[in-house]
Amino acid sequence: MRALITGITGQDGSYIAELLLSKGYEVFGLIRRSSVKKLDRIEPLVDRIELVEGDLTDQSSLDSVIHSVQPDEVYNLAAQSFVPVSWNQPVLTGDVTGLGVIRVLEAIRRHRPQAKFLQASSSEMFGKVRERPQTEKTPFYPRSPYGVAKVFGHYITVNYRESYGLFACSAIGFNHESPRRGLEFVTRKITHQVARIKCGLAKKLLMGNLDAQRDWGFAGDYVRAMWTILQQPEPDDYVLATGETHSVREFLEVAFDAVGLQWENYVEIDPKLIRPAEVEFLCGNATKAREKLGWRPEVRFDQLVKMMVQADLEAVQQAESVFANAITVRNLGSKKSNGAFIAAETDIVRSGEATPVRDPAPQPLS
Ligand code: NDP
Ligand code: GDR
Repeated sequence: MRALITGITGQDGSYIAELLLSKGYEVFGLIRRSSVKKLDRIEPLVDRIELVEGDLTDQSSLDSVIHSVQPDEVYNLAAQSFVPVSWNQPVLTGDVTGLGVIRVLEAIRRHRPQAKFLQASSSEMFGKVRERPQTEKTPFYPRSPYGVAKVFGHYITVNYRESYGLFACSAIGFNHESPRRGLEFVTRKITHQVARIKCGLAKKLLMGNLDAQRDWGFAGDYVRAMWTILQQPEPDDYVLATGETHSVREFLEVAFDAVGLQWENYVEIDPKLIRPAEVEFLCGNATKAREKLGWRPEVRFDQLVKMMVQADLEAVQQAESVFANAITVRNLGSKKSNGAFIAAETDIVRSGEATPVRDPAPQPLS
């Protein structure tokens, strides 16, 4: 079996690539051209996957990738996925996150209509929620250009299924996180800064709306469901969620508590981080996925937070010891050390931004 993953360099892309390789798939990953290759998340896999160049904004590249790869399954995970950026770059977000979906579907329709297609839809489509908890039947009310673009991507997937008989499915994912989550998203922003504070590298954490509530799960669980959706006899759409909701404030409490600190001593509110329109509450009902796919998320909220804090602590500590060794070597090597240069280097290494994170295994359910 051959799978093509768009967004393979992202959080979910890296997890699904691992999963598909473990199942014996030939894995192809779409990457866009950049002056510096950002392959950190798939570094351990690059020898076992084939990377093909293309961009969701460019129809011809998608046509030629689908034509040459001839995939059996396509996982469309690429997107401009950070909600606040969608207000600053609304047209780009609409182009990539919305129109990008129809471009992939068109390429499949023209060059490989028998391929199965999975669209990464989002709980952001529910936005200002019309009912609690949210199911596949809950009406959408998106609150950001990102959410609006995802609604387009979702309905065009349904439409290509109904218009052309494509095996096109949608996974309506609620927030899912991991040690590989981007540093800009709230969970990883918190766990990374908790680790830096614990190691004495930072003193405070600037936050936005602490009252927002999310249904947070573990990305590894969610990609398992995405694969299972494409193994069903009929194409369909599924909510993927844990059914448990927590506020950002609760996330802070558990994350700081994991290193023996009290969040109130470090957190400050920055009004610049408050969004123009907020999604206040999300809680998914994944009964359909449970009953039809046999899917259940295995990692619970507390385990997820602790897993992420632990991974960030290890990464920050490792970067610190590399830094200490580098200073020792430098001081041994030159009698006259350049203090200013070393101080600048310290900031780069100590920022931890470039630190690759190793995943600790999720703890078993208690
Ligand atoms: P990430 O932001 O981690 O990854 C996004 C990926 O999209 C990256 O590989 C990025 O490539 C790629 N990409 C961005 N623009 C383009 C483009 N123009 N052409 C080709 N590739 C592009 O997202 P996640 O892994 O967290 O999410 C995966 C998908 O699931 C996204 O569609 C997201 O919207 C959706 N989703 C995510 C949820 C979550 O909680 N994680 C929940 C619900 C939906 P590059 O590395 O070059 O930037
Ligand atoms: P979200 O994730 O917008 O739900 O989209 P994010 O982690 O960015 O925000 C979650 C909530 O936390 C509040 N918040 C902050 N958020 C960030 N990023 N930084 C802060 O400092 C901060 N303080 C409070 C936000 O206001 C928000 O309410 C994610 C993405 O992965 C989408 O691509 C995906 O579709 C949805 O999840 C489901």
